[in-house]
Amino acid sequence: MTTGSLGQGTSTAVGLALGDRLQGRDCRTFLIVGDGEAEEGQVWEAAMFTAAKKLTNLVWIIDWNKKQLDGYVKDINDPGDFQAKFEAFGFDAVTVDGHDVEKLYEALTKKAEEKPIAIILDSVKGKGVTAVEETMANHSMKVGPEVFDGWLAELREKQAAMKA
Ligand SMILES: Cc1ncc(C[n+]2csc(CCOP(=O)(O)OP(=O)(O)O)c2C)c(N)n1
Repeated sequence: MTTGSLGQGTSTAVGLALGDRLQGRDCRTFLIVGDGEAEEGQVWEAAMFTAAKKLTNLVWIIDWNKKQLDGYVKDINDPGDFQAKFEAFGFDAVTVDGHDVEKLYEALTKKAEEKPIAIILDSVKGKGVTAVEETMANHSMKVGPEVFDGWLAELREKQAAMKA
């Protein structure tokens, strides 16, 4: 599911994971949280619960792209060091290059032992489209068809290079 109100998805994911455990279902829930979203108190309540109940069937993924809607996360309400914070909460936390598919696969397929896993993605907002990467206010950008076609062409070129 996607959520509109920042932070709500964390509580839902915790509920799904707890429900699976109570029902004896052998599956995992993956939760993606924005770094700006992590400015919401609800996120830390859910993190505390995940660690306290050792919900090892719930994988937290933090998109650490350093930007939120209208500025840099550190300027708005700096969450500090995500890895240290999640470790302090009782997670087995790791920071990976959010654009390195192999490293991501490795982190996502790691089996949680004692502690739940938190994966912090060191990422770039708008990755792959140079003009978007280089624009400070890139949460949403209005573009015409010509610009859009240029962006799509850049992405396709990069995708083809990845496959080669
Ligand atoms: C409770 C709540 N407050 C404010 C907003 C408005 N809002 C939408 S997206 C956003 C920024 C989210 O930043 P981040 O989680 O870093 O996501 P990213 O910008 O990387 O997509 C804000 C403040 C919202 N959707 N919900």
